[in-house]
Amino acid sequence: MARRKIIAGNWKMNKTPSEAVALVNELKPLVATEDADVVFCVPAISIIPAMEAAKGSNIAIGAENMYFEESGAYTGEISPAMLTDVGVKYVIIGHSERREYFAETDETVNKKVKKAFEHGITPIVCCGETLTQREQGVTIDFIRQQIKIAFLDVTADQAKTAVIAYEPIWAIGTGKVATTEQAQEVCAAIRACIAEIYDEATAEAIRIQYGGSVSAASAPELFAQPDIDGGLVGGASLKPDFGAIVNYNK
Ligand code: G2H
Repeated sequence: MARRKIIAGNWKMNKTPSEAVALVNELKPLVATEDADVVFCVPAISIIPAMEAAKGSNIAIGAENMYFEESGAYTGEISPAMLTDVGVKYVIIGHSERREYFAETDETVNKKVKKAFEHGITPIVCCGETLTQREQGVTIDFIRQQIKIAFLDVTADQAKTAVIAYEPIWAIGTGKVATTEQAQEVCAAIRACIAEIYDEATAEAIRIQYGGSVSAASAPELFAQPDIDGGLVGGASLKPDFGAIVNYNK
């Protein structure tokens, strides 16, 4: 079974709500495709206006984060029900920037992943090694550990619908893209890890993205790899280049 590609933009903390509307309108015709799922993960305050702007297009609007509790005294957080209430279907979980600046851990990532599934939201589960870990040769062991904890108590049926984003931290926003071989090697190892945790059918179904300085130039070769099912794109998702990335095969 061929997996459908999924290409997601991660806007991070960029664009005001009115700028978000303008950007969705600008990119809408450029990202039109029937060949891949296209998601724009935008700041929480822009989710609703971005959805309005994306209406009638192939763009799904996703969130960049959510909390793992249902409701309560968690000042500043966004609950899963708040996201589903406005129709959000995807949420990025455990991006390395959240791990670095907002103290997210493998354990909180696991709580969020389970909570997303409980609410029918597809998590885009991020993992990735530091430059030091790569240089020490522990990349695969580290990523396997991240994946095993992220998917603790997640069922095979849930995991089949998940998206994993492999983002080497040293390649994020640096202009340094992992080589195609490096990206494919880790994505294949992630798939093998999923097969170990669950079974071959789950590993075949789960979609694995590469993220880290993806550009219109690097996307075609990256996305042609057998275990890379699309990308999580930061900087380039804020520009018309994103249209070329989504339509990498044309
Ligand atoms: C990695 C990526 C998007 P960029 O964080 O998640 O960002 O493409 O800017 O490296």
